[in-house]
Amino acid sequence: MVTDLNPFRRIPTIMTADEIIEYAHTKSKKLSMKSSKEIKKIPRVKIREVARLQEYVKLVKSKLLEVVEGFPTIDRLHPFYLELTEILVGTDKLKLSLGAVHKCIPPISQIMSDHLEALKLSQDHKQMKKTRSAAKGRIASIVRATKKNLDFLIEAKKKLSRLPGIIPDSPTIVCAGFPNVGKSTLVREVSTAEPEIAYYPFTTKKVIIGHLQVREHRVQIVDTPGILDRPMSKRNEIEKQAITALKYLAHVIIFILDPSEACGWSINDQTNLLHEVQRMFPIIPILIAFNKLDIAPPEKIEEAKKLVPDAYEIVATEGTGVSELLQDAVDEVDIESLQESIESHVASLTGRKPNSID
Ligand SMILES: Nc1nc2c(ncn2[C@@H]2O[C@H](COP(=O)(O)OP(=O)(O)OP(=O)(O)O)[C@@H](O)[C@H]2O)c(=O)[nH]1
Ligand SMILES: [Mg+2]
Repeated sequence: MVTDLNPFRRIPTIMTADEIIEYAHTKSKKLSMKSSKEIKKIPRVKIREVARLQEYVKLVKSKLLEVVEGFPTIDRLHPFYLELTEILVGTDKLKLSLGAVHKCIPPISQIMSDHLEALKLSQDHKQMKKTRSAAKGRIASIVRATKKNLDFLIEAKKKLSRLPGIIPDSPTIVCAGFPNVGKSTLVREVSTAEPEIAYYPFTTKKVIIGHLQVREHRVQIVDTPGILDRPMSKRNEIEKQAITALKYLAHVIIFILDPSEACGWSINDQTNLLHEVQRMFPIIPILIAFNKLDIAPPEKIEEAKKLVPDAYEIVATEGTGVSELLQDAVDEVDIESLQESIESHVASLTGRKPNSID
């Protein structure tokens, strides 16, 4: 099974500044020293204090490094993830926060070496303990000073791990259209995805991916949030995610129209959006489907047909007309040319020789 197709899900749990300090403090305090009773008190305390400080620093540094190294390299992200990172958290802010956390490490190492020096020279066991606590205090201040960055990274990880895992170049159908037209109903009906369905608009707030088999091909189908017919600059974060999915994932688009207008928008508004999508993605094949034909009055269907003469006719809730639509959608994809890159991508993820993706 290929897991973690979303690179942000591989990031280990990120601790807050206070959690890192507490974790390193508690764990380093428990360090038991097996020094023989025969060693005199002063050298024994010295060995213990040195070891505890070293352990404390090692733990703090490893937690900070884990954060920095756990994030995928932003500039090497697949454009789908890169653009969604920009939309959801801001790539510059993300890079700055990661850089700031990384920059904490050299001063922490410096504080450790300065205080180890002092510890080694000291001959007084009380002084040794004081030196160790002073070092820990200064290190804790550095970690606390980067609290905002850690909090931002925790939030970024949370948002970005909710993105779907994609297999780049796997044959991909993206469903798009106005809110409430039945996109999720169709995706749920035909694939492994289980998006929420509701009678009100903007139910789907993120991109969701499902898988299905069409003849001998395994295909990704993408459910997107509804898009309104308005200028790009006015679109919100949720609509922009749908545009990103169309831009970077779609080999073919299924554009759903609701001639019944039960969705809440006129067929005219819906076709305006269709024309915009056609203008934005002139190279991607677009199959247009009229949905909810079970409730659309005949005059509304006629009106829609005048605007879009050759649309597929479906009832997503019942699966009517759906398999022909999907088969034709897959026929639009040049599957053979994609096959090679899918196999090598899967192999790179699993470290196995290319074979099946599940
Ligand atoms: N009668 C009828 N209702 C349908 C059909 N397809 C979807 N619906 C209903 O339309 C409403 C919206 O369906 P969704 O699948 O949530 O629509 P969506 O396009 O994903 O909506 P957003 O996520 O808000 O953009 C729900 O109440 C569905 O039950 C259909 O073929 N016939
Ligand atoms: Mg939906």
